[in-house]
Amino acid sequence: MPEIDYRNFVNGRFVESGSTFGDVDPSTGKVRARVHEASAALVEEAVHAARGALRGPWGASTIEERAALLDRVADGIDRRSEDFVAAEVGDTGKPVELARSLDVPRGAANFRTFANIIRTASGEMYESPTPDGRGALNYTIRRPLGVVGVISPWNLPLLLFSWKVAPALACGNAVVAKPSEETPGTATLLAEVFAEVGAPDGVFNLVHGFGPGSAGEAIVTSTGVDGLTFTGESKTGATIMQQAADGVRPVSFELGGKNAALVFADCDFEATVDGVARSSFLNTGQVCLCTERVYVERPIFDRFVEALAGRAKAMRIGDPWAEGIQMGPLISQKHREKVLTYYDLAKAEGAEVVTGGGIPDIAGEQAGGWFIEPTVWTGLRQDARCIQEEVFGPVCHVMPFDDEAEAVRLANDSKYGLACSVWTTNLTRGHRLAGLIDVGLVWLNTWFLRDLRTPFGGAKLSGLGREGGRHSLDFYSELRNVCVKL
Ligand code: NAD
Ligand code: 6OD
Repeated sequence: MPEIDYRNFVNGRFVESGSTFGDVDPSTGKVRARVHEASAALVEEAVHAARGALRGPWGASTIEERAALLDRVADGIDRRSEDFVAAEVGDTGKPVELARSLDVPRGAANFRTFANIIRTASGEMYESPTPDGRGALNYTIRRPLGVVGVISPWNLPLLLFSWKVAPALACGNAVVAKPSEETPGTATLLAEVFAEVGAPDGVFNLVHGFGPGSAGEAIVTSTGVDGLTFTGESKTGATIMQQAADGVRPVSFELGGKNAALVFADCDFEATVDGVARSSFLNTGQVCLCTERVYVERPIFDRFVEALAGRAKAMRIGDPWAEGIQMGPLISQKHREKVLTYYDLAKAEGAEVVTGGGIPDIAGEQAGGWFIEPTVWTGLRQDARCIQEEVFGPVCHVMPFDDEAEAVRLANDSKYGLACSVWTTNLTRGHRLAGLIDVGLVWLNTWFLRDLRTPFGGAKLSGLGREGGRHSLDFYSELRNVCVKL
């Protein structure tokens, strides 16, 4: 029986349930915690608690009171950062250095940043002419959406959970939030922090469970939920959108990707190989922004493939707590089976496996973990399934191109449209291409460099709407126009 117990947090209290499930450490394959699955009735209780909070002092809170709460939460995460790191590494198997440098500090940054954004947010104002010549003033005010349902995935658990909870609360909403069933740990610690810093009851409610037939579906179908924000697979987004149509509730979706990198012969070669290796293999390729399609200008194609494969071969895979480990396991046995299906499919579709393609030999306690080799393919046709479908593992395909127009055509030949990175020392070209690639995010000579004030989101199957900075405020609040006749 595991010692760790992850409970729900509803109306300011930790709540057990009659139904529990195991939380598996993917680096060992062993159950590390017991998770209390919220029933539909408990989710409904959480929705009522959130509504109650909106009717109480939280509903009348000032911007400064809300910002101060967010700052206290950020400080609370910082104070317990090693607890958060341990939970994140335990749940995902990601290298401890990654959790320490990316996931946990970014969790705190989400709260601190949205505290500052709401403190400094302004509205619109127009002086309008009227027939009597005295004029009118039009100005906007923001009001909360109400009860916001937050549903997040397992790949960057705390980062993606807090990225939505923080702006929702900054705007004065109350939330009912569900982390992925694979990664309940840091969200539960966050609930502890909310309790420690004195958040009013019902403002932040946490429910655990799965999607269909479980807590996820209960959040989506609850008529007490006024808006839904979701990060996950495009297919799940489509299902949620159908259910949210009942009541015409607003949705914000951050979904899948099949992102391209365009590498030009004039790039800074070594920095580009490092950048593309990072964008393909970070977090075992389990970042929605990861590069799975690399297009390289023909004169440097062979040299680039060799160098990228070299980076993949050199990666240290294994125990996430060991020093110098760069790659942990995939999230689950099921996900590894899916990725291995693509490794087999690539061969059937005619790929040359330049490196990887299998399961690495890992000794000791980690022998039971869901590790996989970082993999580089070449030789596929653009219409191959391995080029068109999201794998969500540490794998990319590299294909040559001859000119800029072809590079743009190949990048855009996808039903997804999340991110693209362009690698060139010709910034005029980079800027030109940024306008031509059908994605929500373009990086020039870098990848996953984030300023939380900037718009984040995807085109096509990759999402709906934008979050980040004032775009988050636009989703998490109703903008009201006030017209004053002078
Ligand atoms: P998923 O869609 O399977 O699950 C995401 C969350 O939704 C989980 O909490 C799950 O329990 C819940 N869920 C599943 N079905 C549901 C339903 N019918 N109703 C309500 N809730 C439901 O996604 P995942 O496997 O956890 O995450 C990987 C996917 O997420 C990849 O496709 C990846 O590209 C995408 N992703 C996108 C972004 C982005 O910002 N665009 C960020 C991270 C991950
Ligand atoms: O950095 C972010 O704000 C963000 N939403 C990242 C998403 C990563 C996807 O896996």
